Amino acid sequence: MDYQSRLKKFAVDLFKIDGIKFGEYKTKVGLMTPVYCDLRVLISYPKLLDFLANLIADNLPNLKSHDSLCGVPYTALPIATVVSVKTGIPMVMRRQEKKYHGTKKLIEGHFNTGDKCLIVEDVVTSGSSILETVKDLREAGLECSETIVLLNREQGGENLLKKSGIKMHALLTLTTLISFLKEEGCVDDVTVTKVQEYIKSNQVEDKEIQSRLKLQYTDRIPFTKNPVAKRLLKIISEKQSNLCLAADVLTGTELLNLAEEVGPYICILKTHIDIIEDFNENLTKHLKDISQRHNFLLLEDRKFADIGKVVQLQYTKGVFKISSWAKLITQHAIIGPGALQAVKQNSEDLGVFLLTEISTKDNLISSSYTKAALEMAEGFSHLITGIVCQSPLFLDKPGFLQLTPGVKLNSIGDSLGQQYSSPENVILERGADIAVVGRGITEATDRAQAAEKYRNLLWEAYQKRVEM
Ligand code: 6AU
Repeated sequence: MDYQSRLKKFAVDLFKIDGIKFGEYKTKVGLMTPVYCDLRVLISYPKLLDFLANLIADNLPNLKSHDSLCGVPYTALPIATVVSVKTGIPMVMRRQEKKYHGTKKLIEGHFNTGDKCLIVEDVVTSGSSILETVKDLREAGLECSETIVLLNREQGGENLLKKSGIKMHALLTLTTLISFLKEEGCVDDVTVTKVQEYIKSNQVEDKEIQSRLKLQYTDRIPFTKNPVAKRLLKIISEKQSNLCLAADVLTGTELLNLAEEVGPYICILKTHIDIIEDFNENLTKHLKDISQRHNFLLLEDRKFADIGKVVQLQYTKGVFKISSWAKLITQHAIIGPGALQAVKQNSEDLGVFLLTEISTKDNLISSSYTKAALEMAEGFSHLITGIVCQSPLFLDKPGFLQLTPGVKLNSIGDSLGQQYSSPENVILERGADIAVVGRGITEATDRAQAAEKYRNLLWEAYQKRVEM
């Protein structure tokens, strides 16, 4: 059989095992697509997997010039394995989640610095998964300049990869695949047209790589995995408020009065419930009522930082029973994934803001800590609503919200190390999506008026940022 006929046979077999389906499907980023590829099913068909490995081996004349192969986790791992066994080219493997203990090795397998590594991938849309893998491989000293993929969805990935110095070889493009299927009577003309139109109008280049700094809040909803973050983004847009109030007052009555006064202007009310001197359970019940009436979320800024088991108890038990009223909490990253794991089972109804930087002068957080904390957040994207930080980090993750405290008009700081930025600066320079204002509002004579003023300034700054 010649190469074209073998490709056609592979395309038809793939269709028969439901590796490629036509209909209405939702993609990873929440967009609708008329064609869905799930090449994971290949592992159930070893003969087809073997057939595919031969196709790959015969596709690249310079295959043997590579020192290793690396499949992009997870779907391409078995594919790379079969190609490796067939060609005798060794494999390396990239861990998808970082090891949080022991040797912090990200790339498994034996290799030498400067080895040429060929990336194996199943389907390419934007190319971002390949780029993530390549980033780690390059950091480990491997050279990556080529990738072999089964299916190029022709939505812009090839170009993006080229920009990062990676040449893509694809066995099939979506266009060839669909024309093979049409020739074999697997799909009708209507489906072919739908897919062609879809490819034309769904080029990812601008959409998926666009920085979060440039997206409106509602446009970020499809990128979030945490249900509370979705709700929060809705509230922000509805109320046109990206203001979080730090309600650092000492009595229940003060807290409730403050919540009533500023409620209409905020998206989040942030508490330190353990500074309330006359706490009782009625307080959080009333607070919940007010938050529902004024449509804002409650964030208990407990900054959990103990071992997972204790965090679990601090979150659900004790006097405050935080889990019964706060939809949002803050956590330090220092503990590692255990503390996130401890509250994870609540992720339908809970969002965590993870601290990766702090606003105080001379704090001990280093840039490598911040980087590791962000990577950890990525591994818990269903739970993480956002990141508490001071600078524009994670620009390529519009699903996470940046919460930035230390905001006040006309102030240079306090005597205990707090440092402030103006509302404009915090949004335009520091990259905040939500700004935390405490004393700037709580110490004003008219707190509602102050909250409204901050709300307007912060909202205008965000709109300016998107349009800039
Ligand atoms: O505007 P302020 O200075 O009156 O209040 C700032 C609020 C306080 C702090 O506990 C909190 O912001 N905060 C936080 C967090 C997580 O919110 C982090 C940080 O780095 N700095 C900071 O001040 O309630």
